[in-house]
Amino acid sequence: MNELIAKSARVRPTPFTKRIEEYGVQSYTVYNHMLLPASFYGVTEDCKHLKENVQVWDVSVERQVQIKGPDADYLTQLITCRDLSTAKDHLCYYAPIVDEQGKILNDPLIMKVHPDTWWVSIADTDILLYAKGIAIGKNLDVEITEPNVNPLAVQGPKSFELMRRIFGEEILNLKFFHFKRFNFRDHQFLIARSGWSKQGGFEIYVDHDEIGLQLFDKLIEKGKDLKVRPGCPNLIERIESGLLSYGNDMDMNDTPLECNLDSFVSFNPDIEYLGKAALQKQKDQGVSRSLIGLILDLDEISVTKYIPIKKDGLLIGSLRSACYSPDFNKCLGIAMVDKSHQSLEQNLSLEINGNEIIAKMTNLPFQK
Ligand code: THG
Repeated sequence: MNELIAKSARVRPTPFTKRIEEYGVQSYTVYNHMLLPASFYGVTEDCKHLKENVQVWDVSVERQVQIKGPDADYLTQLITCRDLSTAKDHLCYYAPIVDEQGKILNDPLIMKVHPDTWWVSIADTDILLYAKGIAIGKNLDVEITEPNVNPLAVQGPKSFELMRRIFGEEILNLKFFHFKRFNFRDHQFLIARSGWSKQGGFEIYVDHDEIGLQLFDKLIEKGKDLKVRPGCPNLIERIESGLLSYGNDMDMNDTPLECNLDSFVSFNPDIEYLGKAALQKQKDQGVSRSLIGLILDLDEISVTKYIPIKKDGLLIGSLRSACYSPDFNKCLGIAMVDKSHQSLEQNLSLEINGNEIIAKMTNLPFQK
């Protein structure tokens, strides 16, 4: 393969990189300083396959920031606006991490994996450094590490049958966003019913490279008749499903309230987190802008940086992600737009590659 991204210790390979290259990965992106496959047979074909079959994704880039020790509960709560005070040790929590101004630094899943240990399953920013800075500044009794955990996601409608063949009937009892430990070759793997698609599936937190590779091979072998393929998070599927991507749809200048994540922002007077006062103020005043869906009059699009949205020469928002969706037969976009210009009746206009494009606004997630 023509290597456009030179691999090194800084752009880290994963325990599965060799395998997925044997299976013909077409392109990579870099996420948490690590290789994340971006396509195998092309994004459109990968999307179709994912909706009908089952894929095994090397999502090692979903790094775990492990926060352990007597002050682990306190620190984990301090960095997220979601109320974790009643968190259960068998549930995943989608929990935005915010700074002192209430701006989003990351949007991980957080799990209490042991009584004094949390895993923060991060999106693409260095939360280990943020957590360490706060722990040092506040003199907290915690150990913050990145353990050698490399998740594999098994996604798609046939993921249930494939996982049943390997882990037994019991895996089918796992409810959405629950996790439990399951045995493979005498090793216990933490498995959650989760994953970054809306096609159903699981995430296996692989904490043993060698047995993890055996598991990868077993998934491919046992899924032959289910048309299993290696795959990866899919741009089209995630936009259609309204799954937000940190660094694309939102960044550290946005708050969770502006990103429609209100249900993950707690104002419980009994909990303390950084940025709470700022978020309370914004909640009281109401947000002046928010993420909204756009339907664009185009038959292809590629967004590699925010595209400005203007009205009468004034900046009123930005288009942040978009794709052509074969199922909608339209281009779908996710944009941050001033509330005063949001209207399901009026259209927006934006300049893409020198052409004026009309966009219709719609609520997220997109409805067919
Ligand atoms: N799984 C794990 N780690 C991750 C991701 C993941 N780290 C990076 C990134 N993805 C974090 N971001 C998200 C965004 C959305 C979801 C999960 C992680 C998600 N959202 C559901 C939804 O929007 O319907 C459920 C949210 C809820 O209701 O609580 O699944 O995918 N391990």
